[in-house]
Amino acid sequence: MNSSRTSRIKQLALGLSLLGMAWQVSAQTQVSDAWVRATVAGQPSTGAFMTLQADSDSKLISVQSPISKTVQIHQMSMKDDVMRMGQVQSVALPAGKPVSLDPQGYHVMLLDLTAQVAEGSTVPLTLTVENAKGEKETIEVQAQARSLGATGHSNMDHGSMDHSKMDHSKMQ
Ligand SMILES: [Cu+2]
Repeated sequence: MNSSRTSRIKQLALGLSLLGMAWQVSAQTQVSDAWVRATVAGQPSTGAFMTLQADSDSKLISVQSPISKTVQIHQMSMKDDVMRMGQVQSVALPAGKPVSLDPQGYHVMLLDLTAQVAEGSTVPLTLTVENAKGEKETIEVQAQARSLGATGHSNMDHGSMDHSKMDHSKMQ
């Protein structure tokens, strides 16, 4: 009786570990250090940053957030000593390589904010990642709002930036 109970427990444990493996297979992209720049009252937009790592060659194709009516993926670049940013269609996520969205490179731009992003609050982000087979994965991320002075990006005022004047065609 004792041994049959033990084997049943072993079977259960095996079943649970298989379930665990199946769950991990579906979670192909890991997101860490997600944060959003806190805003001041009336500021229309802000940036979100994080590190992504995909199991297989993939790309980040879209981001959504309940606090923003329009979310775009932007890339910062230096051209003629001027810092510019423009929209990109996707960010490549090579297999097993951490890709950071930071104030110097790619970032997620939250436009037309519906509310002020208070420091310390949590901003939900929904990421869509597509792998080489065209399979889409949706990832829910809770990003923490940090203050303006948290990084060296503070001289880059997204809020007052007029996107209509940016030359997007040169950014690709
Ligand atoms: Cu931007």
